[in-house]
Amino acid sequence: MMAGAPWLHDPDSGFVAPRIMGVLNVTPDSFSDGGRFVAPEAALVRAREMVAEGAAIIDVGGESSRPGSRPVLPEDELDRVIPVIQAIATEMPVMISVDTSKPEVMRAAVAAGATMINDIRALAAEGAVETVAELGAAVCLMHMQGAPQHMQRAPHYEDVVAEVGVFLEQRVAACLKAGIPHHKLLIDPGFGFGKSLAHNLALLANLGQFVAMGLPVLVGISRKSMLGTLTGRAEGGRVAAGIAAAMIAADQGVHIIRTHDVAPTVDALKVQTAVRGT
Ligand code: 7PJ
Repeated sequence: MMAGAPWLHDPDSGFVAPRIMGVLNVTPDSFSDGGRFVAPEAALVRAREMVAEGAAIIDVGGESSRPGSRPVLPEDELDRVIPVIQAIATEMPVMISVDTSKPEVMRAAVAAGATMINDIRALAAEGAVETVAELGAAVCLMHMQGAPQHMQRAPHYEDVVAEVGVFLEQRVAACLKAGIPHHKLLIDPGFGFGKSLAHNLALLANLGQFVAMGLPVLVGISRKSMLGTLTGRAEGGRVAAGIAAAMIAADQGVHIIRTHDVAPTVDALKVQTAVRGT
């Protein structure tokens, strides 16, 4: 098991190549793996593959948050993610993150071996901030406008980059106030979560502003519908577009790329790292 923080800035070189977070969906309706990884054994096969391909973090998620998706019961989420987290923690030298908004799932996941909480609701649930403070876990705070069921109906901002920045600053402040240390926090503008194509592109072009907030920045763009709109391709055909987006993000200094497509993203980042001279 590895509990370190692979996104930490390297004081010697001043640059650390972005780390890869591999997506492991354990939802029956998962849009990106067709629900193939519901059984713990199948999920483990994919986790092993992603670790071998170079993922530094595996993000285990049991709640589908695709646009229009419905809430999941805590029991179902626990049944899906806990056996998988336990097995990965026992077997693989990789950091484990749990994609959840529910305090009870956070607790069980950390007990099973997760060291990071990835919350698309930025710890908005009752008791979530206190739970993370108590658990001592790292946490990624993501921006979302609205809720998954309705978020893509009519996303609206006057200035998306500024508004997302203010939201993240407020959530960071709430976490610090509750006793979560600064070095355990990460931020994410939340591509596709209550955002039009224009909003997503504005965020992608201005990731440097989030990096300037002084916390590790995580971005997840792989296979998302913005790439479908730009290329006209279905989910499985968006790998090249996802790599391009990852490179645009990496060039602005983001720390973690969350992706379904670990191997090609690792290759692309090797080229970037070589050019940067680290
Ligand atoms: C994200 C996420 C993201 C973070 C999902 C998908 C939809 N967590 N969970 N950032 N997206 N932090 O994977 O396409 O962008 S679920």
